[in-house]
Amino acid sequence: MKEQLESIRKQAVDEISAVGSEAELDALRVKYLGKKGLLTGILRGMGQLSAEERPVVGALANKVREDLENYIAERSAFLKEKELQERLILEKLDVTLPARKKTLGKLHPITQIENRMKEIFLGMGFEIAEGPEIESAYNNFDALNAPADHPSRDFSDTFYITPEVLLRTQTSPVQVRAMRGKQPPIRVISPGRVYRFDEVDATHSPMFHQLEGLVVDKNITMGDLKGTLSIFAKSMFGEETKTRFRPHNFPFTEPSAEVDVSCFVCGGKGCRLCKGEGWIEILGAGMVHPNVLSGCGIDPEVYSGFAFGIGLERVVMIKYNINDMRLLFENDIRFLKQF
Ligand code: 2NL
Repeated sequence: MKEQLESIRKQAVDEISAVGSEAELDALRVKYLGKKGLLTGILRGMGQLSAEERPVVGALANKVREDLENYIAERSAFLKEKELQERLILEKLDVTLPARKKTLGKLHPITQIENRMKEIFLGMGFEIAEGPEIESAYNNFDALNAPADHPSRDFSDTFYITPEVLLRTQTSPVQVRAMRGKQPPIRVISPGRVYRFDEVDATHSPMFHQLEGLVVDKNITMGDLKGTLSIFAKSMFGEETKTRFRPHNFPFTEPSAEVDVSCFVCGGKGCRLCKGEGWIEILGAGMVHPNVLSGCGIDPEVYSGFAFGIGLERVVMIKYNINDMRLLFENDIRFLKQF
C-alpha cells in the first residue's frame, strides 16, 4: 500500500506540474483529493491492514494528502501569477503612442457669418430678438404697411398655413413684436430663417436667412442709419469699405434705399466679383414708415426710426466666392470643411 501511495503521489505531482490553468488544476484536486478521489480510495481500504501497518500507512497517507494540498496551492499561486503576467503583457498600454486625431466639427458658414454680424451689432448696443417662424399674416404683412394687394402677399409667393397664418417671409415681425412690447428707445437685431415660395436655383432657396435691424428713438435720422451701416460694412468687409445708398421702395420704410458696399476684392475699380461695377448690393434699408410705428403703438410725431434687412446667404456667397446657393444647403462635408 505504501508503494501505491508513493506512486499516486508521483503521478499526482507529475500531472499537477503539467497543468496550465486553474480549471485543470481543480479537476486534479477532485481526481486525487475529492470524496471519490484516488487518495480517499486508499484510505478507505486501510481497514484490511494489520494493526501494526495501519498507523504507518495512515501517517503516510496523511503526509501525501498534505503534500499534495500544498503542492496544489503552490501551483495555483504560480498559475495566477502567470495569468496576471500574461494579461499585463496583453493589455499593455503604450502611453507614448500619438493620440488619435479628434475630428472637430465647425460651424456652418452661414452660422459663422451670422455670429460675426451679431458681434458687430452687439458692439453697437443692439439686443438680439427672436420670434416664431410661423407667424400671423397681420405681423408679417399688415403691421408692416403692406397693402392687401401687395404682390408679396400672394398665395403663390408665400407659404400660407391658413389665410391668417404663414411662414414668415422676413424677420420684421420679430421687430413688430419688440415695438408692440415696449416704448423706445429700441435697438434690436433679429436674425433667423425666413421662407418664400421660390423655385430652387443658384440664387434662390425657399428657406434662407435674414438679419434685420431696427432702431427707434427720438431724433433718429437717415444719418444714424448711414453711420450704423457704414460701421457694419467696414467691420464686415474691411476698413476701406465705402457704402452707397440708392433710392428704392419698400412698403415698411419711407424713404427706402438699397445699399451697396465698395467691392472688397478690387476696391471699386471693377472686377469679376462686382461684375465690373465696383459696388456690391448687400442690403435694403430705410426710415421706418409712420404707419408701422403707429400700428405698433409708437407715436410717429414723437419718435422716428430706421430699419434694415440683410440676406445672410448673399453675404456668405460674396465673402467666400460661392457661385451656387445650393452648395450651402446640400451639407456635403467636403464643401463645408473649407470654411
Ligand atoms: C431687404 C430689405 C428690409 C426692413 C427690412 C423693417 C422692419 C420694421 C420696420 C421697417 Cl419692423 N422695416 N425692415 C426695412 C428695410 C429693408 O429688408 O432687401 N432684405 C433682404
